[in-house]
Amino acid sequence: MYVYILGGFLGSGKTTLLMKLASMYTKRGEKTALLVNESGEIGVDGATLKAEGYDAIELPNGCICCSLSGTLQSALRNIEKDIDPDVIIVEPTGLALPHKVKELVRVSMIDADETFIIGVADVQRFDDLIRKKEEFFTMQMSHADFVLINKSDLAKEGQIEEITSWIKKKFPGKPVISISAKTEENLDKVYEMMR
Ligand SMILES: Nc1nc2c(ncn2[C@@H]2O[C@H](COP(=O)(O)OP(=O)(O)O)[C@@H](O)[C@H]2O)c(=O)[nH]1
Ligand SMILES: [Mg+2]
Repeated sequence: MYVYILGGFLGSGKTTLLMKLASMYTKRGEKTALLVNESGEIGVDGATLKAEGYDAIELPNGCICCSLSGTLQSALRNIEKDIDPDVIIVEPTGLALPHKVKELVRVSMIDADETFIIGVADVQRFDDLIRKKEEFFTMQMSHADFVLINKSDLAKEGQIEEITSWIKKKFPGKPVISISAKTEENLDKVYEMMR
């Protein structure tokens, strides 16, 4: 069983990407469970995901890397026991630190073969986020196995190159891919990176 954690600020496109990843895994014939924690955010709720045919669990308000850490751990154990999926995709809130979620997966005693963090950055709000919350953005991305620069369909000329070099300079060696979760540009490259 593999666990993927989507790390990225509010509105960066985590839920949109989660839906695409879930559909990709389903097409591959892999059983996929989704765990969403959209405290106070607009997005897809557990009921919608279930209506689409996914095994989905929606966590109550609060952040799974802090106040809801116990809830996250028991949700993971229940998923393992009741659903026994090949893949679990976790979407914490935009304010969560993904490495804390990863640590909770590790200590929850579920039998995860490996846990990966996918960092999601937003083309449109990148400059603004760096100006206001550079340290937080850096913390969110620092433990990511790879970083996706999302919303490439909205990028101005040269913007993707600029953001890519900013991230590469900050995290040498980290793979960076620009994608559009909406138009599905480069999602094939993301699928190749995933098990
Ligand atoms: N143009 C564009 N919009 C996107 C893309 N990905 C997400 N969005 C939009 O950005 C908004 C926030 O997306 P969402 O997936 O809810 O972000 P989350 O808060 O990180 O879960 C929604 O209106 C999405 O439709 C993209 O690749 N391109
Ligand atoms: Mg969301």
